[in-house]
Amino acid sequence: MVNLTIDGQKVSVPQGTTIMQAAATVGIEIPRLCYLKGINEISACKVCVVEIQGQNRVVTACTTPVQEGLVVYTNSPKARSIRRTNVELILSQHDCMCATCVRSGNCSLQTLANDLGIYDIPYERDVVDTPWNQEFPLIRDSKKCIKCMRCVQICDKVQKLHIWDVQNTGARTTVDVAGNVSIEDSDCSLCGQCITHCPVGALKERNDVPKIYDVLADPNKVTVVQVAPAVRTSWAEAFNLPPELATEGRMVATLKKIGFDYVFDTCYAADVTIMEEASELLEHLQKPQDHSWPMFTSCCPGWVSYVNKTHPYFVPNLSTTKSPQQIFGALAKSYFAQKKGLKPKEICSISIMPCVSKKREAALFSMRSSGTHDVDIVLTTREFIRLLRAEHINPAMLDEQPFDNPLGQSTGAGVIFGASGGVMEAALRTAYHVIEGKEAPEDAFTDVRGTEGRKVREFTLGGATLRTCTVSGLGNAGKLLDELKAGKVHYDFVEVMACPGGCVGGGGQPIHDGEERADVLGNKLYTIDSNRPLHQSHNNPDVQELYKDFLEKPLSEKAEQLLHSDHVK
Ligand code: HC1
Ligand code: SF4
Repeated sequence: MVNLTIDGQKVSVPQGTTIMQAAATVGIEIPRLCYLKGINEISACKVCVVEIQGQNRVVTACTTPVQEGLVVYTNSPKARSIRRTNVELILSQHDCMCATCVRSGNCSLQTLANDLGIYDIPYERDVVDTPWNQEFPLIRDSKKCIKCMRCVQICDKVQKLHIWDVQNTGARTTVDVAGNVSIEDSDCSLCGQCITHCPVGALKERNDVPKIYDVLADPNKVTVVQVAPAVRTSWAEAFNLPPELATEGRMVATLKKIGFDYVFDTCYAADVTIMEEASELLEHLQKPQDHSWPMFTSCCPGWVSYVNKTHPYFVPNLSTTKSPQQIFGALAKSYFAQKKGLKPKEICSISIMPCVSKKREAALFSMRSSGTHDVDIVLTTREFIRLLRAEHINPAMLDEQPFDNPLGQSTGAGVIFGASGGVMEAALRTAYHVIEGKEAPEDAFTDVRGTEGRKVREFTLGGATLRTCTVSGLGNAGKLLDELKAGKVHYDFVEVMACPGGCVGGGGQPIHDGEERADVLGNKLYTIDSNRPLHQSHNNPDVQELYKDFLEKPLSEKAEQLLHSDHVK
């Protein structure tokens, strides 16, 4: 162990520990901007400078290891003054229009400048402004970029896509798309992890909230909204609602208050996805020679885009079942429209997702099985929260309301889709029922849960072994695909979600700088599953009615036309 003193406190930590980590063990939080544990420890911002007694210099706490006998001051006049200068220099290259910034109130630079009492920037302003396609679902604002390198590193080290790189030199240095290609032509999967790991407002989703106002004001449109599984875990944080008020029912009430005509649940569509996907899996198992192995889930558009762009020879392995978002859209504009005597074009189908990639998925040409876009507008969880704020809605004051029918009732299987392993577990619950003719025990497949990057398991179904693999994060997915291609590993059914931990950790979720929350939020979904009366998609009475009255059976001609895609591009 190494013994040192930090701000007068004795600290004893293992060799190799940084001063920043050592300080944290005694509750001293050293200010930082660029630091991301294990991902970005490069002292790019130089905000974490600390003074070492007896040395005529400061060091960066995030990269300097402890030494025996060091006496460290994290907030001495010298450390404070140099930190302040460094922040002022960053601000001199930053567009400080906080009032019109999407991250205002949740910006680490703004907080730091305020904490340091910086009300004036004593340096010449020099802000880099590079053009960007404002129609693209992901927006980069170079004027806000502080060159902290977090987006570059999260994309390189975790997603392993290498979309971003440093461009130019000196004062003109900025971050832009690597390799001189446009973002549209890059391999960007739109997972949005660069957005949720940006400490400022340099990255954000396209703002689609104005489209909502337009459609709400249109008397000729019936608005039908669906809410993704993961959104219910996080929408209420912004309003500091305690768990007993942060309910699905109150979330529905806020959407009704905004003025949407029908509030439905993506989890219902997730139950339908399972009916189709589990049937597909069983068909593959019955005729193994007719199919590419393993079978991949396809509900994450970040993953589907990744396969298309980087490993196209694996596209035939994707389940042809569409994602719940798109299944919902297709059913809203066919089954529901028919029930209500509406034409598809009279319906505006809106989805609220923890995801940026869903904006692109909804716009794909292949996602128009109703003859028009099946999903018209996609908002992220963050946009939903901004919409609630703009409407001055105080959710705590609203009474709970149920989801509407017939696309609103879901089982716990549909709910757990939002956590890594959830789609796998939901599919196995139904596959077990079909093969074994009875319900699986409650804990039969819980082993696939958790945020581990790759989970390999084996289950016995009908006397045969099913080899499953559950992956989250595109870096892990790429490694898996390479191993599958080289014949190093063999699985039957593989779930992949682009975002680490699944959609609960999605790129459209509320941002908590420096925190990874997929574990905590995933557990919220498993609690909702436990509290639901039904846990298997095939037991959803509304889904049973959908098949009886409209689709006939899973993989029927109608189901194929509305609910399946070859997922090419
Ligand atoms: Fe997801 Fe899915 S779980 S992809 O993460 O299959 O976005 O939550 O809505 O479509 O159901 C996202 C979440 C979501 C779909 C479902
Ligand atoms: Fe979107 Fe979920 Fe896929 Fe992330 S894991 S890209 S949030 S669908």
